[in-house]
Amino acid sequence: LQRVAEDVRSIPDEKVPWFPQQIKDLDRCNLLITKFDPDMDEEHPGYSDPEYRKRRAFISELAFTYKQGDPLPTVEYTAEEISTWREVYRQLRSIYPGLACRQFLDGLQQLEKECGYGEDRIPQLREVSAFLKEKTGFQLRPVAGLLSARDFLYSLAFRVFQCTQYIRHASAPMHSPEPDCCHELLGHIPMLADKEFAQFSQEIGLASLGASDEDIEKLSTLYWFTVEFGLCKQNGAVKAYGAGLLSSYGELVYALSNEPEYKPFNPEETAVQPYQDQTYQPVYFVSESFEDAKAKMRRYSATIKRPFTVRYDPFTCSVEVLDQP
Ligand code: NLE
Ligand code: FE2
Repeated sequence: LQRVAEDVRSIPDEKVPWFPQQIKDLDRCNLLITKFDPDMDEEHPGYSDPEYRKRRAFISELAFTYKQGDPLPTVEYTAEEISTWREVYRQLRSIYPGLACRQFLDGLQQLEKECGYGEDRIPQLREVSAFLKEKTGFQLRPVAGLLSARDFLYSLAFRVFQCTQYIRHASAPMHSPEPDCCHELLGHIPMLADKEFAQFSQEIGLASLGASDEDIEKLSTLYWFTVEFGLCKQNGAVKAYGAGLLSSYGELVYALSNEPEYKPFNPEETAVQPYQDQTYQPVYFVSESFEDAKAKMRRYSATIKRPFTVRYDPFTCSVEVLDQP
């Protein structure tokens, strides 16, 4: 993973890890983490279901052969897959109004009105990507599973969101330790339709470019406790904005009950909080407001030391590397 940036001139420090400078370089950002693989992990609910494993392999292949700029693959979902989606959608939809933050509810409403969201069909990445592009400039890219933190964060620098396309096993609709299309489409996409949140996501991505392993670890921990499992206060009540919560009925209810521990969000402290990804989180970080989380993250990102600065050029979808003045 520690590739030397041979094609990045003007960087004095030879140990800077390779990073993408053009959007097509994201074709090289595809290092998968094999944790939770239904073929390898006995705990996976699909482990003893050969049909499910075959389906996963088929959908993975679509992601493996994808190249930047290709039309996004469409998947014809089976009746069983749609029924899993229906159950997830119905259950979550009924509790969102009281538990999800305003930005999420706004985004979801637009998706229902303009992008065919509903319980009867699983939206296709292609149509969702076109929708997002118009709202915030984000676009989707298919991925076969859990991506390494570095590659995942790198893609955010280009407003590209890497999305899984398979669905969780029918036996466990209310929580999944790995991402799936319910997690992406219900958890992440409504938030990515918000201009400010899109900007915030890209900033995390830009901060990760060429960062040390240690800084990537901190950034991905922060990402975990904000974008995935963040809570914020809104009109005096605690609401969820993290995608890992908004795609799991079980954990959304749990996170907003009085069982888990809450800590105030503070990047320096949050960045070093150990976390696990097998089951519900024991601790959540609550920010004073959605805006507060963004401002604090921004300030934190600015403290990451690199021997260069980066600037994103939206006209060419590329990253300019500048020497530190
Ligand atoms: N726990 C989430 C869900 O059930 O949708 C997925 C989290 C992926 C990081
Ligand atoms: Fe996620």
